[in-house]
Amino acid sequence: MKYNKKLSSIVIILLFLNVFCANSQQAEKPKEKRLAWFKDAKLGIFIHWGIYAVNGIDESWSFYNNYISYPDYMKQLNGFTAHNYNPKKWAKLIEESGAKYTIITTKHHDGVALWNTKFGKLNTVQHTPAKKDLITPFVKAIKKRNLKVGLYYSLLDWSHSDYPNFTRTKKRYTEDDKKWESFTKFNFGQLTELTSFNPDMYWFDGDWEQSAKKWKAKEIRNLLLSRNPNAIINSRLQGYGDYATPEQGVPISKPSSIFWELCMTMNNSWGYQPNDKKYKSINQIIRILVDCISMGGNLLLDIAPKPDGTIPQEQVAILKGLGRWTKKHKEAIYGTRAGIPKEHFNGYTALSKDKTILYLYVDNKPNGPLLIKGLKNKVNRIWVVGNGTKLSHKVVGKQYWSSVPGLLYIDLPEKVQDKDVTVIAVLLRGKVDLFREEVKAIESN
Ligand code: JFZ
Repeated sequence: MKYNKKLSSIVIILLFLNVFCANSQQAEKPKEKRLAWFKDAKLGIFIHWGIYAVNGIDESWSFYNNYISYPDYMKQLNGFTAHNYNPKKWAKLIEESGAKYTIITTKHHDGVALWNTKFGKLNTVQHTPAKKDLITPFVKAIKKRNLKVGLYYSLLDWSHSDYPNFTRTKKRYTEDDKKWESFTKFNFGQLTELTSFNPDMYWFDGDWEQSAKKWKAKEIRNLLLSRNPNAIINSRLQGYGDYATPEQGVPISKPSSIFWELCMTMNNSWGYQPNDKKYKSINQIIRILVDCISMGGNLLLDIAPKPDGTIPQEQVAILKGLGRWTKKHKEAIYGTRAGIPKEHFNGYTALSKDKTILYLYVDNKPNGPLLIKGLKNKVNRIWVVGNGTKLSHKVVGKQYWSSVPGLLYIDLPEKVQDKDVTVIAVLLRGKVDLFREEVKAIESN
């Protein structure tokens, strides 16, 4: 009896401690830990799939900007069949491209949800001939391939009767606390549903129309992280995101944020627009990827499936072309860090995580040996990535009395060059060490 009493008081103390600890653990996991895989991933595939693919017009914006009337825009619901939707095939293609993650539009600004939401009636299950939840099988197929999966969600919903904005020229209301309260409940309802897919990341959009306070951005963040403490969130949550998302424009200089991702279309449209033939070439896209890698960021490249769920031929070709290059050069892509300043090498560079391998990306035909300037390290070995050929090098112009390193020349024979971007690995003795001082006159002689 006495023993039992003792035991129960221990249990009570333990329970108390447990609650206490759980409370104090509410602080978030550090960003560096949550975003570690993201920092290493380098390539993701964005998917804009929605009813706008039926007419091949701008996603949501076409009615917002009055290029088409709202009823006519919504008629596209009838053409969204998903008849040839094959998420396993999508997942295979995404993996083949070399991407480590993918983000799909679960709901764009037009309010059409691609899953079986209980909040609101506008979804592909009830209103389109697809008659299906399209998100569940996608998430499953992606997770099966051990890729990370992200859900795009538009905070604003121009179709919702309680949302203030409808089109550029028509507002439903300006201030109405009751309606706004009801819209917020709807958003939280849908977001809670999305947490059941247990995605690795959330990609918000449309935050610009309201303030953090109105969206309850902090509460949204808390909700998502309470369901999955490892989840990561893009920047479009009015200051409550984890990483930066420059859009379309490739940054000129290295972004200040350690974690960033450039989202970009293959042609000039996010959604399927057969009229838009302005595709970037495979070569251009590889060079843009290298540009992002050299600045320590990721490229999130968009594909735009047709209403029946097939991926347009031009886009498949780009994914496969990228895949050829990423497969061959994987050691110089995943897990790398930003490279060295441009003064040292006339081109893109990156470093291995431990900073002992310098990768040079050669996107042109050199007219003589490659040159690295101001490298203090001795070089242990140089080889062509994905090919293995050992390259010879020569240090020229080193003066014994000067601390300025000599000019390091590397011969790059034509026959080892890649048709898109050749990658050279320079294995250094120790961590990269660069001469960055101003060159003085003779130090001693
Ligand atoms: C948004 C959407 O409106 C667009 O339809 C597409 O889904 C894209 C990925 O995201 O467009 C934006 C969002 C943010 C900026 C520009 C366009 N921005 O920050 O410059």
